[in-house]
Amino acid sequence: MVRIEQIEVVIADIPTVRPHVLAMTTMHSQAVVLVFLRRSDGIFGVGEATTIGGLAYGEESPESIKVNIETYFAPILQSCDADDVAACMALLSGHIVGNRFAKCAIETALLDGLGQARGLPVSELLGGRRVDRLEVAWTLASGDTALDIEEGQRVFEARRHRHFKLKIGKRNVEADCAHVGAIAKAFEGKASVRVDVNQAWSRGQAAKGAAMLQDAGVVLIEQPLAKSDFEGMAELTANCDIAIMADEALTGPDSARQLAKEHAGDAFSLKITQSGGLVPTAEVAVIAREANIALYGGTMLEGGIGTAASAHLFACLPDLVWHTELFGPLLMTEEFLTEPLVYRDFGLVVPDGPGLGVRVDRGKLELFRRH
Ligand code: MUC
Ligand code: MG
Repeated sequence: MVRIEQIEVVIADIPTVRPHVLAMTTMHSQAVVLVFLRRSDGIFGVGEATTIGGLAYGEESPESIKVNIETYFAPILQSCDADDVAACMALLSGHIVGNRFAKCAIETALLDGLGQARGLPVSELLGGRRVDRLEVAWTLASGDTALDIEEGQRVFEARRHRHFKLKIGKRNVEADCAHVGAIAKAFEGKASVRVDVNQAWSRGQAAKGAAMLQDAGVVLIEQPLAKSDFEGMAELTANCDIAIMADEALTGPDSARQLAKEHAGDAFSLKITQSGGLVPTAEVAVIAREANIALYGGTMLEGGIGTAASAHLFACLPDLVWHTELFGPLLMTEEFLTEPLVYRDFGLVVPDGPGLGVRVDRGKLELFRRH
């Protein structure tokens, strides 16, 4: 039996390359939450539980994740075999309600440890990768149309991104749609443009906005309505030609089943933290496929560990129609991996070393660690 000898949770505040403007918050830095799990065979497994804007986006904050893992998760895991990831996660689920981000970080760290012990990438533990590279969208969210166009041109010319997601919902519908229209025009025929409203619209605003965005050539609208408004999302899905994607509404297999039953979306944004781990996210993907719902590889703007973990799972899925947005590390000014993830030819190369295939440089991380 391989025991879990120690669990350490580190919060590191890393500046963003520019202010990142979302409907619910403006980010100037990202509070990265990393979990280091030491096994009795000397292997360290690492996981990530990063969220967005403190408590602005989800119910778990960086601080609550740290306290909850240290106070409640760690004692439960003392009796577990670190090589038996499913049993560890079942035991946690039996004693701990919710806390999906924290559970995701622990599951990731266990899979990373097991992969290192067996000499296998996490993707192979999950059934095997189908691709080695994932296309990655970039989010234009400076809050300024001209700056967004300039930034989009720069990353397009560098062959880093050819799909752009625009964050809207802070201004009125007309102003937001004019902003999107100008950007869509600038990238017409070159790059696809999607929008993320982050729940900011009413049903009336969404009906009006969807028509305007469709005229502007936008291909997809992410979470236009409140996360609880499944009925409104279903109505929009039925009435619009433009694809409607569920994001905040999707919090794991139970919500996926309900969204699918109510036809409340054409696409799901899969997020390993929001769904409580890689294995529950794979279950969400199966539910989606059975309901003819297209898949998208989402992000909570994690650093290199959560991004690598997501990439290992997304690489195993049969068809990511809307590709991914695994750009988190590129939004931060500092790298804390020993070797950064590789972005090229409009995509992210899925690491192929044992476990997550990436390692944390503790010296670099220390510079940004919160004390
Ligand atoms: C979200 O709501 O999708 C993902 C990309 C981005 O800029 O924000 C996140 C959150
Ligand atoms: Mg979103």
